[in-house]
Amino acid sequence: MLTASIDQPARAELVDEVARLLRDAMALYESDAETYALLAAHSRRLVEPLRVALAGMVKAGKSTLLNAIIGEEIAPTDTGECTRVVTWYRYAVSPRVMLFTLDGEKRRLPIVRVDKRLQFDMGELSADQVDRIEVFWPAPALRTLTLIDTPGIASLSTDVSDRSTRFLTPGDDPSEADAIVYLMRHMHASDLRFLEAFHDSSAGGSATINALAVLSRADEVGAGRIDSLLSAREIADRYRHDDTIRSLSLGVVPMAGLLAQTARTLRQSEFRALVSLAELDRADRELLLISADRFCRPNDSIGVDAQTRVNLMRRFGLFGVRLALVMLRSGVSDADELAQALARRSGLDELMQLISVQFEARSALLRARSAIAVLDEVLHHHDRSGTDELKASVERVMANAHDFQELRLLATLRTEPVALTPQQVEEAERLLGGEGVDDRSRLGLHDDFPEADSRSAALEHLQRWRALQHNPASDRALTTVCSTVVRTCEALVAHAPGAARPQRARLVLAAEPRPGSG
Ligand SMILES: Nc1nc2c(ncn2[C@@H]2O[C@H](COP(=O)(O)OP(=O)(O)OP(=O)(O)O)[C@@H](O)[C@H]2O)c(=O)[nH]1
Ligand SMILES: [Mg+2]
Repeated sequence: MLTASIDQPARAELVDEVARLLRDAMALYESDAETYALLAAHSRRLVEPLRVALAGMVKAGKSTLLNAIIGEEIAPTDTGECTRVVTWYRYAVSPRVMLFTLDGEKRRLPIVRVDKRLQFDMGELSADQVDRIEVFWPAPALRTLTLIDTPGIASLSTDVSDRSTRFLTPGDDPSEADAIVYLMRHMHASDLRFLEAFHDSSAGGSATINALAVLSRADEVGAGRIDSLLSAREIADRYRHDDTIRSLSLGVVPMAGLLAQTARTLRQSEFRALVSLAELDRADRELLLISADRFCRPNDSIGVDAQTRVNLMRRFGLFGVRLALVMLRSGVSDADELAQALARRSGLDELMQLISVQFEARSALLRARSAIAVLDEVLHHHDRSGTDELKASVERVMANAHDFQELRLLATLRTEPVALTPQQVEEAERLLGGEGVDDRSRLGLHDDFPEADSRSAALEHLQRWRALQHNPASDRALTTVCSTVVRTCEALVAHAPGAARPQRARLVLAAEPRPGSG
């Protein structure tokens, strides 16, 4: 599938522009060490991997999902003190664990693994004294994503949940995370309150486009029945169409995180034990799978000892064991094939696809947006000679960068009523990159749609949206929406094969804003 995108040149230019503004500001604040360090950190952040935070209520399955994404069981999932600390997982060639205290002290922690998981020995420190732990780990998944595990938010306010909430929704300061994956087992009032706080935080109206909701522990929805994920998908679909959730997140994905973690770390010994169980008589097998309790009971006639079965239950859950046995009986023949099939069924592939389409593809833009928000704050709070000029440049970038306008409009379409039919809203969202920012996703073209015809498809959209823009019946809000969509369509037409000037899709900085345009 082709992934050409109108965004690449424009985005690179926008990031360069933001980097230049940060450099200018650093020169201006050279004598103010604190502000200089803040700006320097954001300059570095522009070229770092995207930061995705995993958040949600206590025991929603955050650390388990993080392990599934990394493909190693390293994040602690017990109830120890360290699950109460914000923990960063970053790529590095060799493993290292650093702890930062609230007093600004930094220490290196020994790497201790118990049953393959990392254990952080914080010594005499309690979680309340620790600002964060940073784990540097040579996992390929971390090359493009920095993951941030946050302590569970309790339904009643506690110190721990306050800290997670403060980390993710730090009031006037921009969030340290570029995007958030929010796990919830059911849609609880506290989940909505948190998502609303994140939405209203510094990330502002665009937060909708950097939050994804996960209906977690989906295998438990149907009490471990083999069709549990289907029931979970129906619930997720309902949530997805709920106006409140739609205004707070890009989508809702059902996810069996424990199964995903196990699939990504499947051991040969587990595969062999599952094969033995799959070979049992049907009656014995069905009896064994009635409940987790029955599965773990000592029973000499089974051929797989009780301790091994207890371990399988802990790693797979009842749903995972049932699913694995069905797969083995229907022809899956080796551990790799089983791992892949389980990962697909767990929802992990779908989630990673969404993270890649929705967050990674926008990652530079999200980071540029974070940086420019910081710059704006700094300039408004630390006035000095030369700030006015920079302020004007920042405002110009914010108002004119078409990428930012697309993000804002995507959020607006999900949060505010506009005079469009539901089909038009859907089409506008798709054109703006709501289902993926590559040109084919924006145009809604199937894989087998001829590349040569994509220009006529783009032209057709352009004509339709232009007509709506100039329709005397369109009010001002609608005209503003249309003008952004039209600009996107123009870029798609210009970028399509056979266009007269295919390479330069559009300029990042337009001329001065037109009166009345938003
Ligand atoms: N059945 C099932 N259990 C799960 C799933 N995900 C996590 N668990 C279990 O739920 C418990 C909590 O999982 P964690 O990943 O530690 O949850 P968390 O959200 O990080 O918890 P805190 O950090 O303490 O808030 C563990 O016992 C996991 O094995 C899942 O998808 N299915
Ligand atoms: Mg945890």
